[in-house]
Amino acid sequence: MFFKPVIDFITRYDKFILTAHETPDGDAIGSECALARVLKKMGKKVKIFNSDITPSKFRFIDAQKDIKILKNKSQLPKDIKDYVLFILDTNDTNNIGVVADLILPVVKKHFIIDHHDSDIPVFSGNLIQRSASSTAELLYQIFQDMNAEIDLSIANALYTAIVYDTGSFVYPKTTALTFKIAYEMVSLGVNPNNIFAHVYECNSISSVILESKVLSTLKLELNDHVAIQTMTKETILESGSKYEEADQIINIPLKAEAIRVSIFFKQDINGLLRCSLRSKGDIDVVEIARSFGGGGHKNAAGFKCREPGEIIRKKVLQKLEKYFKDEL
Ligand SMILES: [Mn+2]
Repeated sequence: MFFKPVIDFITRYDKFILTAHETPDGDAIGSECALARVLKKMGKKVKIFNSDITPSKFRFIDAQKDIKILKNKSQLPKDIKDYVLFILDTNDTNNIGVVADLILPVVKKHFIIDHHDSDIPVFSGNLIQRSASSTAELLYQIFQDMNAEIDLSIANALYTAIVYDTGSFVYPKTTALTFKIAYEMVSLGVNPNNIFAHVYECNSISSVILESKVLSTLKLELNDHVAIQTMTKETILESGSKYEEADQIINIPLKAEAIRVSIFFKQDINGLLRCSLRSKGDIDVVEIARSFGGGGHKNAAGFKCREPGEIIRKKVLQKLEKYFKDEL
């Protein structure tokens, strides 16, 4: 049975900490909340610690306010050594922020459930399935195998996670299974329009201003096939918006047929620069992200910049040249 190792892990232990990647997205938050609720219903002790705040559009999933932002050790339970850790929606322990320093070294064991590209072998004892549309899709199948009851709050969390990670059922890893799960969730009472409104129509006005400022930085490269946008710390401050509200801006240039790759350099309020990459079709951006120490999927990837943005920009464009060389 494919999910046996994870089900054994759940059965064997009683105290769980859940975490997900830095700057958590809809799949990270939805997966954490869904798994936490299933574990709690089994009588397990569960805590959720993230390194970064939950974007406001996903806070409705965490109605019980279970998610805590980890700042220092004093927040951790005294018997932390009796806990095990679930790492969700990333397989890179460099990508869980402060959790990597404060929790990972002191818990009994950890287990990864993820769907990003990975070097971790299939038989590592973790569950990493690259073909899955989302971590939530894997969780749903685990819950099925465990015969766990899925209530409306779990269904809402799973559905939101899937909607977010598939771009509303259109990204390349969307399959019949994704729709089957969505069908099950809606049958349980999930309201798709309500979830859409939360995820896509509850942004702040300042986030729209941020979007306009970032869009004005748009530059086209490689025969107009590559779009580059930049967001600095100052752009965020001027707009009155928040870093995490910029997550959809990268998708805008891809509306143009000719634009095959969208690159987004975004600096957070502390000055850390990240580079996000999106592509269409066969253009493999995770290969590029991994060469800079990052990760992701073939058509959606990213990394933290360890060199100045200008140098990285040149290097990334060089790596993309092979896709357009016939035209250049
Ligand atoms: Mn995901």
